[in-house]
Amino acid sequence: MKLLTFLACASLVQAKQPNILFLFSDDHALRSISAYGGDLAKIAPTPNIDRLAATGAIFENSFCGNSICGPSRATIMTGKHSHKNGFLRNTGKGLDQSQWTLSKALQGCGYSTAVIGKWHLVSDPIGFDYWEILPGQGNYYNPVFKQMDGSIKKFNGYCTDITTDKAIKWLDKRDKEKPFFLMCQHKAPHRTFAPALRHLKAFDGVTIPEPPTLFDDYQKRSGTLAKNEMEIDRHFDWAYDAKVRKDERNGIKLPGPDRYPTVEYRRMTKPQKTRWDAHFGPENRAFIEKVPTMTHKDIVRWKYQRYMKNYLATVKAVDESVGRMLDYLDKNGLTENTIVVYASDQGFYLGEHGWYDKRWMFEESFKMPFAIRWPGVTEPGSRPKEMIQNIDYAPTFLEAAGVAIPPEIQGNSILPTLQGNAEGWRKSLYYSYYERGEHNVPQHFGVRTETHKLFYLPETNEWQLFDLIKDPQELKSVHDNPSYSKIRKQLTKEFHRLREHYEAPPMKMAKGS
Ligand code: SGN
Ligand code: CA
Repeated sequence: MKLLTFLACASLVQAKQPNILFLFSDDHALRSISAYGGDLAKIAPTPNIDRLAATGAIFENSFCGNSICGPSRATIMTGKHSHKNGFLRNTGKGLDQSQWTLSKALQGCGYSTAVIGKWHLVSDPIGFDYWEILPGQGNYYNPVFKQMDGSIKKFNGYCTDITTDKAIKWLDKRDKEKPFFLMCQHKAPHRTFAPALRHLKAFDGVTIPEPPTLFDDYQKRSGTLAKNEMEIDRHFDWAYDAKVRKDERNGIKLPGPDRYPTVEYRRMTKPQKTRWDAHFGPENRAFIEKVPTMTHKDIVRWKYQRYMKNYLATVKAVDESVGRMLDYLDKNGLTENTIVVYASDQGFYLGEHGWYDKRWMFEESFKMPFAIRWPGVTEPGSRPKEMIQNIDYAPTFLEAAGVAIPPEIQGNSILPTLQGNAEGWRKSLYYSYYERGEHNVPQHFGVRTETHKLFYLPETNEWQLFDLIKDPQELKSVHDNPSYSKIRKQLTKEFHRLREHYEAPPMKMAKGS
């Protein structure tokens, strides 16, 4: 093993290895990043992520391989799809870190390494000189962090800010003789979408535009879609998600689920609760008074507004964190020798198809935001169109560090796509989703090209085919449409070719583990 590390490091090609600052969040939909344009760009700008994009590159077609937290993170750490790194579902035993990992490789080749914030790979981080992580999903308010000695410590304040403070503190104290690899990973904007107190009022008086599919009827696609459990209408919890506590309802019955307590509220200090109530209290009272006169659809619309304002407010703190980190680099003369990435573990539904959550291979959750500034490499303000995937991050960082890319890595360094030299770049992506989980999304396996998407649902033995050009919202499967028979054959063939290429086991194996 030592010999292998030595050989990998011996191939160093750069005199000076760049620092790598990996800024990461959880469930950040592209639609809520203004650099991607879209209908929220003016209402909810993200000036700091935009600043990174303007001084670097932002990818229009960046995807995950398995749209769920732990699996996406395991892929980033290993450069391999889920079936190869063994982390198929959040509910598994944890990342087997005896395999090759990015952190071990960079640490072994001279980097000072740290991960701070959400980790979610069950087993404690290996290959990091320093780590301080949220246990499991973590909390927004007064969160606890697991320390390297195994102890759990509570910190007062807002998780996004605390994570950033810790990241900056580590940068200040790091071994400055070495290049650094720092993963600064936020819980936000993940459920339960609890904003910082200073952002509670950020969207007062604003009406968030509704996606055209907020009331999707799920026709013309697999019947499994209608069985989902991630609808704003039928599943978004009143107290837990929508922040209307039972004691605020004046005896009025609300349509929809009410299963969980107000977890974040319970964690707050008294002064925090006072500010929270000062914001939500009057709004909730006005809503409760109106409920008897509202139609069911109006109530769903109200929930959508509540969801989105809180989600976008949590994004504001993430964006501020990105700004603080970029400022730190500027002030400390690190900008010119630091690669900065902003990404999130997958996309998210912001009301599209009536949903919150992710998991499906549809564009909103299959896509991952990805912005990168690589001094001397990225063309400021560029928007590469190549289809990249999270299997590509590890080899990209290895190439930047001048470290040999081990053959087991399934992704490719994205360097050619940044240099306008992407001839021969992949024209199709492989996708797998194994976890049925909380929101009742069935396993599915698919392929996406620049124009079409095909996926297979083993449980119901169904195929779905979408024409991404004519039907960008993916509202109609054309799998059985005779005019698509040629495309269908091509994609089916490509699907099997990719499965062979990535050495995917039979789809039936997906049960268990
Ligand atoms: C939690 C959430 C789910 C979410 C999963 C996976 N429930 O279980 O809504 O789909 O995480 O998210 S919560 O009540 O705990 O918020 S992931 O990002 O970790 O994959
Ligand atoms: Ca996630």
